[in-house]
Amino acid sequence: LSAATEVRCSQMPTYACHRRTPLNHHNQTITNALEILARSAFFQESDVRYLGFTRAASTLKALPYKLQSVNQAKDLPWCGGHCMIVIQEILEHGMCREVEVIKNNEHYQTMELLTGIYGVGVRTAQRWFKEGIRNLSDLKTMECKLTAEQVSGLRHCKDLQQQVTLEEAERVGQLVKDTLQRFVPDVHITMTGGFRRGKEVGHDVDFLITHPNENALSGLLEDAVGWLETQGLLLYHHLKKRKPALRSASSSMDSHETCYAIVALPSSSSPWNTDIEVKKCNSEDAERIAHPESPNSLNSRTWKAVRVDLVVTPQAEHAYALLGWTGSKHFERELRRYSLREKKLSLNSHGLYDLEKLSGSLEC
Ligand code: DCP
Ligand code: MG
Repeated sequence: LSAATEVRCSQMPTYACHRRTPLNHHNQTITNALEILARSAFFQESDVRYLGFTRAASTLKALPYKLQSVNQAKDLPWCGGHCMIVIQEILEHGMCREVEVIKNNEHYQTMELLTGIYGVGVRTAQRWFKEGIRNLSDLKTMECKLTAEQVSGLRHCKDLQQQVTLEEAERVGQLVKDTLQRFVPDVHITMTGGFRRGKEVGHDVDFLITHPNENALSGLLEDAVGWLETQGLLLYHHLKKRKPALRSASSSMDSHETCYAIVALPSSSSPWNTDIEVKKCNSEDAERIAHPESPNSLNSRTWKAVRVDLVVTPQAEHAYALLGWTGSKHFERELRRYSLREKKLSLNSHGLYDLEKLSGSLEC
């Protein structure tokens, strides 16, 4: 490792949005360990520790070489105290004891399992853990009050826990395109999220939908949902209306019209896939898809449940939404932090707002 490289790395930018963070990097063992510590902190709702470990992992992902000694990390941003101990232990022993203990910890394992169910957040999982729930059978027998989202999440958890491959994401993209174009032939659809960043797998498939004429977008998600339902391809959906009141400079909340869905993605060899525009599934097929737990379906699964997010944006906000929905979550968080702290600009997925001008106009 040349001295010049080390000097360059010791001047690594502190904001993640100023660094190149490749998917495949040189310090995977260490970043995996730091991310487990981050998740454990997240499960304990400790934001500060979660951010600390996430930032250290993010810095190491940007490092253009494999760390050989803990000294090489000492000047890197966010790699202080606790993280240095983890790095040192891994460099010396190939593993970190604290991380191994966490991986075997009942609370951590249960939280991983429960928050892995669609619709279950940390708070709910914590509550269930305190009530004694440790596995999915407990959840089914303990008669917890589940939301419609959680019922679907639980029903399809085997599929949803499997990662979505790029090939599957592309087929979801074709299905979304075929569906939306039935109603607006020149609609613009962009796949966002992890797949837009070049990932080969993801936990869901995210899309942004726009059109130069805002009127063309009105009612489009309802139409799409209706059509997918008649085809038996929609296992769950929740439509969130656009909330203009939330669309303010101070809010990092996304208030675009959104459909959170679970679709039944026909397998690549299924007849639906070959020509979805003309092929209508018969009622028996539709029944099998709509009620996957029914006995009819047990032997002949021709589909996979896949989480899909459809986000509709007016064209004027599309660029900001594209930036906000491409991720990663940490990159977005850092971009917003940089905008606010260094530029006095508030960024969200609706726009970029000059806070000084805004406060001036409010005073007038
Ligand atoms: N996003 C964000 N803040 C959140 C949630 C999402 O900034 N709290 C943005 C960044 C994400 C993008 O939306 O990259 C899509 O969200 P996902 O949860 O689908 O994340 P990814 O697509 O990046 O990951 P995966 O591949 O697991 O789906
Ligand atoms: Mg995603």
